[in-house]
Amino acid sequence: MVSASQTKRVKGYSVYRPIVYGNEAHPLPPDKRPTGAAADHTHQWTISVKGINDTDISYFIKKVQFKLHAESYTPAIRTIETAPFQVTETGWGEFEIAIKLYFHPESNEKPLQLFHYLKLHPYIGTEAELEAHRLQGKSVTSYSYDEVVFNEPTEAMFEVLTNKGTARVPPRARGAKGEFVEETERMELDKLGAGLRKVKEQTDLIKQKALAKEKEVAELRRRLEE
Ligand code: SLL
Repeated sequence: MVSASQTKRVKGYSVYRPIVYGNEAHPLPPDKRPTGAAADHTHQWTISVKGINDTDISYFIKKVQFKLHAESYTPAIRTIETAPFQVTETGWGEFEIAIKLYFHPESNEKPLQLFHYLKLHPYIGTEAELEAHRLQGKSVTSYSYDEVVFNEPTEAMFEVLTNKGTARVPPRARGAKGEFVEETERMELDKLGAGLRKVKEQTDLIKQKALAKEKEVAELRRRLEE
């Protein structure tokens, strides 16, 4: 039975809830392989969908379906019905994971599809840096921030989002929108700063190499002309 509050919508309202999805991965030392993990599995990783600061999102999410690389993992579709919505696996390669969020039936909303490219290796660095990173068993993370927007939610879902939700979502996420955006923007800028520094290091290195090559060529020319 569908009640009126499950079909009647709250006009002119949008309610948004933050989510963080993505993965953590760390190299598996050969002697610390979980039992059953294949010999060529170099990493252990966890893909998850959470709220900000690991808050529980099960008050508005009913279940999450993760679709793994079908040729590698059996079963490839993992359905997680309770929080934390996450899957831990081992493997050697990166691939795209389709994530489907299912909302509670009173929301009368269709599932929402997201995609995350599983990340096992750091983005940038010299071969030596990557090797050192692997040997030290350092973990890698790749998370995306997003907001699930309920446009004109059903009355029942509005109730869930505003009552149950406020009890669990931290004040920072609930407060004036500006505050929260500021925080995430700052985090993004920090990440960008680190990325830009790295890019500059790499370009400086390439410039130096090009300069050395130019000198070599000049020297060869000079000798030829002698
Ligand atoms: C690649 N296109 O070639 C990707 C596929 C698949 C990763 C990566 C599990 C291995 C297994 C695993 O890591 N699969 O147990 O078969 O990079």
